[in-house]
Amino acid sequence: MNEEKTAVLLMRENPIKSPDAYKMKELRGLAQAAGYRVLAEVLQRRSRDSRFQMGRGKIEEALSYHPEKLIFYNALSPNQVFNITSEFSARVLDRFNLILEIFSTRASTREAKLQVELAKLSYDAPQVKNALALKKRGEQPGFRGAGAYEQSMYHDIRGRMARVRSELANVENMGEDRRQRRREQGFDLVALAGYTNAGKSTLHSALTGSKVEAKDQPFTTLSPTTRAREVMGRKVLLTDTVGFIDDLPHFLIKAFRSTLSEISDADLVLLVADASDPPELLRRKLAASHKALWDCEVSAPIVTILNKADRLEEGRAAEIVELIRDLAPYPVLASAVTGQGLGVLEECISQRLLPLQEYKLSLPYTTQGLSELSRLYETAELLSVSYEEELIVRLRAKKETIARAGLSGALRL
Ligand SMILES: Nc1nc2c(ncn2[C@@H]2O[C@H](COP(=O)(O)OP(=O)(O)OP(=O)(O)O)[C@@H](O)[C@H]2O)c(=O)[nH]1
Ligand SMILES: [Mg+2]
Repeated sequence: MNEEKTAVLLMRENPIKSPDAYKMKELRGLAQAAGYRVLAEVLQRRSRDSRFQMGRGKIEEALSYHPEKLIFYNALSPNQVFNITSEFSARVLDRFNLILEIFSTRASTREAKLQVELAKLSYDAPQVKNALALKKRGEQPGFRGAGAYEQSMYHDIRGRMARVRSELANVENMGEDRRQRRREQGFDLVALAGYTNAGKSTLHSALTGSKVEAKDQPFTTLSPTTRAREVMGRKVLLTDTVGFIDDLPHFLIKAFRSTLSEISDADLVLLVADASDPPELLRRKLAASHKALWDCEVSAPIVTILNKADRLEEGRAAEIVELIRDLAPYPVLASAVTGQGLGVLEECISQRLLPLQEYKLSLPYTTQGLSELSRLYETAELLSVSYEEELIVRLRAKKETIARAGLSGALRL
């Protein structure tokens, strides 16, 4: 019943650049995560073929394995998809669509599903628009003249995009309100971010005792998970997030904005990297992660964690730290599996959080005032309380806790 999915992977590399074996390896990981059994890998070093992306001979070689699909690392234009499909009767996918396929099958929440849909629509829209423009110029005559079909399809896509965007905007607003309330409750929001498969979820479980799924494959996590814990006396909410990957189109990041706002709106970002990757790959993944953080408009401080330190040979750690110094000047070496370095990491987190501010405020000596006081015991660090005509409270708190309605008369010391 469960039909096996098979694929051959193809990659065209620019002959001017040095060969890059990691890309094919990553593509294999993606294909396997999408449920394909990979029958073969076909590589070609040449300039781009406008009709088929690669040479005809290489496509024929790939098809000799009789795969269900050809999966290209390189992005395929709509014309190339059309040409390969019709010329070779083959089904094709490029890396971006492969990632979308994984996301579609993993998306379990309404938010994730909407984001995947928006990404798909954002991918389709310019292609339909392009086809429409060609028809209007009379370069691609169709059975319905002047592109009426594309016109209505484009119209439908735009309409659907607007509806999905507005639903996502609601989700995003709810997320913003939730974060605001959490800050009022005295929490600092810390997000785990980083390249896919770096160990973010394992680290989340090690730090908070959560039971988030962790697997040796890309994009295990799509939706964020948040758990509370205390770090050196500070109340912290730690959020696990979707991983990054090289060469992501900007519109994919835009489609995932509501999920990624857990990172862009955090008080502190923990950037997780896999220290056991070869240094060159580690550098590349760190650079890709920095770019993604930039795309997410992160303004919070960033702590880089070199995870999976347990896999490093004795003495190798110092070398690696040196090799990435320009990308991460003060990384924390850690292992989510053995717990190594997690104490140092906690110290680092507490040092990088904005210190709490000291305030003095008075509350009415009434039931309402007392109930506010008991709430402050939960949300702030109380330094002294004197019970006079009024309750005079000195405390350390986040500015959001104090800004909450009712405490606006507080004096910052
Ligand atoms: N040896 C070792 N393995 C680790 C460590 N941390 C994570 N792993 C393994 O690395 C793999 C990926 O871990 P995840 O926690 O799923 O990684 P992730 O960053 O959440 O990945 P995605 O959600 O897919 O982006 C799993 O097989 C983990 O068991 C570590 O410190 N040491
Ligand atoms: Mg994960």
